[in-house]
Amino acid sequence: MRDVEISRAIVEAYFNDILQNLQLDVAIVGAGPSGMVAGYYLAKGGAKVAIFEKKLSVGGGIWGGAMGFNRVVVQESAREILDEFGVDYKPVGNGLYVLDSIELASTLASKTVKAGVKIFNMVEVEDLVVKDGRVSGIVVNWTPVKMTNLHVDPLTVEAKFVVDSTGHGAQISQHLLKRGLLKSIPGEGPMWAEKGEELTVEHTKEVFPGLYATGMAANALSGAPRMGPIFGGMLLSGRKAALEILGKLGGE
Ligand code: 48F
Repeated sequence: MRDVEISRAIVEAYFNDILQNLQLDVAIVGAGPSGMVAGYYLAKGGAKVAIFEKKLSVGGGIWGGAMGFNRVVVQESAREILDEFGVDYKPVGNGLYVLDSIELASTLASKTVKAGVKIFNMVEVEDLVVKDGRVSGIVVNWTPVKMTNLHVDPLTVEAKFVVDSTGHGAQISQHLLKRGLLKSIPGEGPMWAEKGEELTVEHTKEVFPGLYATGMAANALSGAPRMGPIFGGMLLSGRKAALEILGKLGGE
């Protein structure tokens, strides 16, 4: 075994994947629950989709459950998504289920990758490509470049749709706000779990031509209440965005 064979295997496989994913049907930004579920359903529906995640690990806000107690709650309306992924849960009454956050994060990640979604971690989306009033791609750079503030130009990836699944800050939509292309991003309101869950799904939509928002990003864009460690809305939001985008891709 030669050391250089190990290097060659990694470099060839990685850069082949990058080459295969420079032109996408859908580029999802953020590998939290809503982004991974969106990716899963998009891939199952036949779309070419990749997720770009700035951190080393995928899963976003799932791992820590609440206050580091690694359990989360999902409500009845999202139970079928847990069943689709094969995540275990236990009923606790009143249409609520409790589950292990480690199992949720790892199973969503595994099933999403197995469904055909390529996840690029350690890649930060630093801007959007906008042409003729429509989002048509993302601008990417290495997370370490962004962290060290080095003056290094990015690359771009072309996509028919981009999904802002970046969570509480709606990081991707912020790029449109600062250019005056979105009117406002009110940010999330104070805690009201039931309402927040409902509105997150309701506000999952195309927020600008070519750009969808899911999960807490959809929440922030609409000023809906935060909801804490209940995750059904995140799962339902990801699936809703995926199905709508598949409908639009099919209609092209
Ligand atoms: O925050 P996150 O888990 O988003 P979500 O799908 O789910 C929210 C819940 O986890 C929880 C909650 C439930 O009630 O409130 O917070 O809305 O995952 C967002 C992911 O996006 C990544 C970030 O590291 C995280 O993994 N991310 C954020 N900005 C960028 C990014 C960026 N510019 N480029 C790439 N990834």
